[in-house]
Amino acid sequence: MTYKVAIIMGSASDYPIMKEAELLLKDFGIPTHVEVVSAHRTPEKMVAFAKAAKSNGINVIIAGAGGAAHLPGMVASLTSLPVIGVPIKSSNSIDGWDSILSILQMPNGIPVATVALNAAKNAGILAARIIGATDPEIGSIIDAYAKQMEAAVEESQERLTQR
Ligand code: RP5
Repeated sequence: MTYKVAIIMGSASDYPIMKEAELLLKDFGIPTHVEVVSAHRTPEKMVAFAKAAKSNGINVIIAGAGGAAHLPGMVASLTSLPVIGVPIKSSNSIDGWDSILSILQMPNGIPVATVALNAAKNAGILAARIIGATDPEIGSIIDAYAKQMEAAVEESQERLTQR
């Protein structure tokens, strides 16, 4: 089977956050592949995964990790695919800044698109936008999603007005 978006994470304990990306992409009809890949505990698996990702049909990689969060940056250094990093406030995070800065502060040449703390849903939307830039079907799903959000804001405004 060919997957479009890989969702990887440093530990299964990250999954309650990372599943938001999986659910969003499922809603958009984009196939996902979900796997635990740890930069520190399974470094050789990480290298093999990142090097094979493109030839395995993956278009975008979403990588979540907490604490000393090296997974997104290391994976980005091993593939030319776009990598979206999700900083996670995990059991070994001080306050989440450790994960944010570990993922955000990449050196020039190896970018990681970093979303907000625990914002796996936004990572899913960004992955869909990357695919939607060249896939008109996905592009129109994203347009419809934006319209739905707009309508929801209008409805909430009406409820406020009628209070
Ligand atoms: C990181 O350490 C993982 O991404 C996770 O956020 C954190 C804690 O992992 P566990 O000790 O819960 O397995 O590498």
